[in-house]
Amino acid sequence: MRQGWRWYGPGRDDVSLDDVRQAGATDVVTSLHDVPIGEAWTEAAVAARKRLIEQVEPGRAPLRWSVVESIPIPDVVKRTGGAATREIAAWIASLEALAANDVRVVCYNFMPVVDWTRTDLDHVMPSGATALRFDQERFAAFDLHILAREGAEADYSPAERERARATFDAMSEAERDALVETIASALPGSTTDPLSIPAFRERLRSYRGIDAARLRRHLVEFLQAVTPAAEAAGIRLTLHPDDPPRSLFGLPRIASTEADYAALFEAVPSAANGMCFCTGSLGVRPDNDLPAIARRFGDRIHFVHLRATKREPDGRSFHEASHLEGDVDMVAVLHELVAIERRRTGGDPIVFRPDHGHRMLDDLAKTGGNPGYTAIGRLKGLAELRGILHAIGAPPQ
Ligand code: CS2
Ligand code: MN
Repeated sequence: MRQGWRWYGPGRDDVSLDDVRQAGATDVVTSLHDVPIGEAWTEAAVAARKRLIEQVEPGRAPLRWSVVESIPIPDVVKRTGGAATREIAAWIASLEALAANDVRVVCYNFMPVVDWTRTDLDHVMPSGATALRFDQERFAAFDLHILAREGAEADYSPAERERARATFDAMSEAERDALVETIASALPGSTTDPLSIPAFRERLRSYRGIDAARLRRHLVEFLQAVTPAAEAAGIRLTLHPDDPPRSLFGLPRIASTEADYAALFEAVPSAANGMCFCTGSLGVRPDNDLPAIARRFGDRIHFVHLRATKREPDGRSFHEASHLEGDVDMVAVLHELVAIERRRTGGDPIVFRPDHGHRMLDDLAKTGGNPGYTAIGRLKGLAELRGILHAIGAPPQ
């Protein structure tokens, strides 16, 4: 396995490339975050970013840009599938620009309207460090009383509606604004547009009539269109799971379970159709057996996110635990991933990154920064994961 680190690029990250080196990572995971969603990446822009990452000052350890996370998929592709020919052509042009620069693993996701979703960015842990959290009551308060989504009541039981009301009533204006910001304004790395509340409602309306079967059909059409180009370019596409892995706002989500991925691999058998194995996202569902999923889809896994979520007693809320302390059996997962890598002949090692981390130590005093992507918490997570790899006889390469 190779140790990756998500870096948001110049002006967007207070973590430096030397910080990345000091954390022990060798591989950078990034995107051209300044390019608007839907626009094709150029070879020159990719080359410039690659130089920035890989050009080493004398005496410095080399870094390699090995994974793109993500090339965003424009909303129209999710709504209309293969009919979005212009957007799909632009996506393919981005793949070609990457291949010309020898960057050959691309992560993407297919979540409609909202990408990864949390309600709290600084949930205080017993140590005083803070974690990202999804609180079902706060989410319901947003859905029912701030977004006031048409038909939302039907998704909650009377008791849940009552708790959501109480949660909403107890919140100050500032707390409500912060909740809107956290849910609707797109978290770091999001591949969906930040939305005002009216725009959010409008976006939801545009998904009327799109159920899971139809969204899956659109993803299959997209993959049928892009995988030949990916294969020709020697690129592996890796679909990130839904986060959280269930429907939000009445919208379909189709990359949440083992069965979801099995259906996609069956529909589009191309070797370029791969998976980003994100333990934190998949691990929110107790019916996702992570080592078994890794074993089953081993050949399809080309990129890995390692973090652990902890499900809370209500069965819907969760927070991001320390990397080895959540519901994910990280040692069992790493055993599987190392076995997959060893089975591959002549294949590249799999890059993993410590997906998120707690805000802790000196990072607690800092303002700004990318929630979930502070340096010290991820450094700790990476160090723990590296320890497991050493202990199981598979030190990082
Ligand atoms: C994270 C996100 O949700 C997650 O697990 O990995 O930061 C992810 O990068 C985005 O959903 C985009 O793929
Ligand atoms: Mn992830």
